[in-house]
Amino acid sequence: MSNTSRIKSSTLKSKVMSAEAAAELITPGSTVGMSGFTGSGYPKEVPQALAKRMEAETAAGNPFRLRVWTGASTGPELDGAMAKVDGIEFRLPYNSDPIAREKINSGKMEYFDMHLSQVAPMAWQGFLGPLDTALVEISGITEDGLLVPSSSVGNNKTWLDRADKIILEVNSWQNEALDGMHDIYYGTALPPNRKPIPLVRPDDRIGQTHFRVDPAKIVAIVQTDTPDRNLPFSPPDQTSLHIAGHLIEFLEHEVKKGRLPPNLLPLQSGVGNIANAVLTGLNNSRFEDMTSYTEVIQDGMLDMLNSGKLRMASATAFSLSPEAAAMLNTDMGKYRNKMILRPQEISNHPELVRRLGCIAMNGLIEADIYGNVNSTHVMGSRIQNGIGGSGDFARNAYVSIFMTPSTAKGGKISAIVPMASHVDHITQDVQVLVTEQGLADLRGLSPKQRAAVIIENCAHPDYKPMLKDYYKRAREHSYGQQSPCLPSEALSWHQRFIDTGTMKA
Ligand code: 0RQ
Repeated sequence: MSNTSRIKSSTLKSKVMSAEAAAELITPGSTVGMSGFTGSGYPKEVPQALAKRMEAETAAGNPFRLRVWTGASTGPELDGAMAKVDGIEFRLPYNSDPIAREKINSGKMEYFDMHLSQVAPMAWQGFLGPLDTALVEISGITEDGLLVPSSSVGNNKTWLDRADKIILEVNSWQNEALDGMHDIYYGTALPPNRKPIPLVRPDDRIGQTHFRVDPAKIVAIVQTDTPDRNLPFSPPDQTSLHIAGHLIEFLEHEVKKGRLPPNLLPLQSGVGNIANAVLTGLNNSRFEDMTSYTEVIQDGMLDMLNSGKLRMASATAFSLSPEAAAMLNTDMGKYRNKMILRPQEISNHPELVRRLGCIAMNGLIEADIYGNVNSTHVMGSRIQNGIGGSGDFARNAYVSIFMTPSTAKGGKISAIVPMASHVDHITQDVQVLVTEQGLADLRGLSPKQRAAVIIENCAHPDYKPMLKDYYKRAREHSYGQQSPCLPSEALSWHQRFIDTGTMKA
């Protein structure tokens, strides 16, 4: 691409080069902080050029691998391309790319799965080591050299500030009307100099619309017009519609009881088809004038903004189906005043989630009868994606809700188990559990009371008798009676699935 109209700063135009030339500036073994969050705003050209270089150099006997930090998941041109050639030695903080997942689970890639709000502070604290290069997608450069962010903000502010050198990808596929949508807060500091973050409503703007950058650190600018690539959502099925129904009934009940205001509290919604179905349910509900303070804006939220049910949405990124992304990109101007994209240390900040009183709604892999939730590891050892922002929100929410179909793998395995094979969210952080079977309100309940209501309300009928039988025997034979359990039998539920591919008796 030779049209440099997105680069308004004349001095920076001289830094434009090819992706291949930019990739040559990255040193093997170094650490690169890349943009990208749930399939939006990730660099698309330089990672592919790097993958080619990695393949060639490794074949020539000079293994070339990098340590890669991002915002969250990216796209096939980044994680997929580089993982395929074994070019990622270490990765943080969240991944959903299938090739990278295989490399992690086969032991070929180190993966540090961490709370998304903690990435930037940990980078500043120095715990993660030095950052050699920032590789960041932006949508333009102003005359005075400020950077117009792209469709995700993620950790870009931190990468640009901390890296020794910077490579930018200016993506002209991103709509110019994105300019003005972002709110980049530069007021964070390390203890003992931390101050309260001055955000009291999801609509508050507390920062500036552009990234500032030291121009002397910019070593390359690459131009692209490649679209963000996201997966389509499947239309809501009966299971997700039932989950949404139970959840909305619960929220209506809370409003009636006076525990929630009529327009609810700021919504946080996780990723995936169930979360999207819940948003569709909320769009068809009686609630009006809702707001969201969340991590990603997905299709369901866009529909809610279109219908006017949602007044505004605050997040750090878009996570849209290809159709919704194209639609948003065409009509960006229409949404500019209804959306705010912030750094992920602000979108997910525990102080802000607690202050705003978010309603957190996240998915899970399995929950045990006491309400411990596993969001990340299948059979306790195989990573699916990562904890993402679910921990940031769950612990600090006004109401922390987890939702799941009651069975997985076509009914072969129960999502409600005697003992979670891995725990991301402890019982204290899990207040409401919902499956298509029903909802368990766990607030104020002791472990044994929780077990009774979870088995009764959430378990699938095929598994309920087994769970009841197990629990009865746990009550009889457990070492203690606070959270009765028979550990070896409880974990054999998972083993049985591995051995036979089925958990049914
Ligand atoms: O695997 O595709 O190989 O069949 O796990 O499960 O049913 O597609 O569900 O897309 O809603 O994802 C928890 C992973 C749910 C997600 C999780 C298998 C199942 C399938 C995915 P296959 P589904 P979803 C803010 C919030 C953590 C991050 C988070 C997640 C695959 O919600 O990553 O919350 N959460 N972020 O078959 C064996 C079970 C299983 C199972 C599911 N019990 N046993 N396999 N699977 N349950 C957003 C961000 O942080 C960015």
